Formats: sequence, structure tokens, C-alpha cells
Amino acid sequence: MVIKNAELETVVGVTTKGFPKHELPEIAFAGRSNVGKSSLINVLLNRKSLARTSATPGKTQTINFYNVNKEFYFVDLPGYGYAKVKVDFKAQWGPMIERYLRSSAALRNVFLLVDMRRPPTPDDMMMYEWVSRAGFKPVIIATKADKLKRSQFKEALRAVREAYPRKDIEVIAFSALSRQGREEIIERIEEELSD
Ligand SMILES: Nc1nc2c(ncn2[C@@H]2O[C@H](COP(=O)(O)OP(=O)(O)OP(=O)(O)O)[C@@H](O)[C@H]2O)c(=O)[nH]1
Ligand SMILES: [Mg+2]
Repeated sequence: MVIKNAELETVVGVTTKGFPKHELPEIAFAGRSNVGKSSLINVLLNRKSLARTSATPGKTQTINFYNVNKEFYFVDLPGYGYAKVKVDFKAQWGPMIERYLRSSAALRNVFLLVDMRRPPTPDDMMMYEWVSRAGFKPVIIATKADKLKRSQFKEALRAVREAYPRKDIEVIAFSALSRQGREEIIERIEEELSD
């Protein structure tokens, strides 16, 4: 995948009515606030700060559509699970994300990011259920792999994998710092786009 150009094209907030109508396929990224969704998108696109990242959780509170090469979209979904954000996930973001999952004709798959250092949270599992019920087979990305010691790595990956009911769940370890996992994720995205 050669990134010729990438730009933030559409931003959808809780009060925006519709989603953009276009023919191009979409790949979405979901996960808790601060798990590293925007950082992953920047690494995939080889951009330092196209997607806004922040040490303060709750940075991305909108659904952001990044047009890549005029060929497909990366969709950065709002992070959930951050208590201090006033808008309640279940009350507002939940329905917005569900509406997106159900209404996007072009969505190919959803990559669900979880922190590799901790087991998936109840919110993570709810997101997994929603995505599955919407008819997708989500790919799990275990983020911040650089924060684990070598000796903890295998066990942490196994713990993430075993949290999901599906035995054939795909889990890819990723680090935005070392870029570990980037090639594998890009291969999976290319597969999704070529189906
Ligand atoms: N060590 C390490 N830090 C990371 C990694 N990925 C993200 N971070 C840091 O984690 C923080 C949050 O990253 P973001 O990419 O903004 O997270 P997000 O999921 O987009 O967060 P929201 O927009 O709030 O939903 C930032 O301080 C990043 O620098 C990683 O792989 N390794
Ligand atoms: Mg973000």
C-alpha cells in the first residue's frame, strides 16, 4: 500500500444527521479513549500528526473520515470508556456508532483496538458484540506492545485472545513507537479492500 495522499475529509458529530455518501470502501478503527486509534492511523499513513493524538483521553469525539489515495477511507471512531467526558457513551456515542455500523454500505471491516497490557474491558466486549452483530468479523489490535517486557509478551497476547468467545479471533500486536505490527495490519487491510 503506497500512501500517495491522505486527508481528513469529513467529521461527523453527535448532532450531525447523516454520514457521507460515497462509493469508496471504508475501514474503521474503534477502541477505548487513549488506546491509540489516532496514533495507529498516523503510523499506517506514515504521517506524524494527521490524526490528532493526545495524552488526554477523549480527544476524538467525532467520527473522522480520512480519504486515502481517493481509493478508500479510514474511519476513526470516537473513543469510549473515559468517565470524565461529559457525553455518555451509552447515551450518545453508542447509538451514533451503532447507526454508523448499520448504515455504512461501504464498511468492509472494523479493527478493534485494545490495550495489550490489560484484559479487554466490559466496554470493549460490548463494542465487539455490536460489531459482530452488525455482521462483521472484527480484527483485534493489541496496542502499546512496546510497554511490555519480552517475557510478558506471549502471555499478554494469549490473555487478549482468550477474552473473546470466538476461537478463531485474529489478534495482531502493534506498537506506534516501534511500528511493530504495521505490515501485518496493512496486509489485513489490503485483504479487506480486495474482497
Ligand atoms: N508507548 C506507546 N504509546 C502510545 C502508543 N500508541 C499511542 N500511544 C500514546 O497514547 C496516547 C493516546 O493515543 P491516541 O492515538 O491519541 O489515542 P486514541 O485512541 O486516538 O484516543 P481518543 O482520541 O481519546 O479516543 C498518546 O499519548 C500516544 O502517544 C504505542 O503504541 N506505544
Ligand atoms: Mg483519537
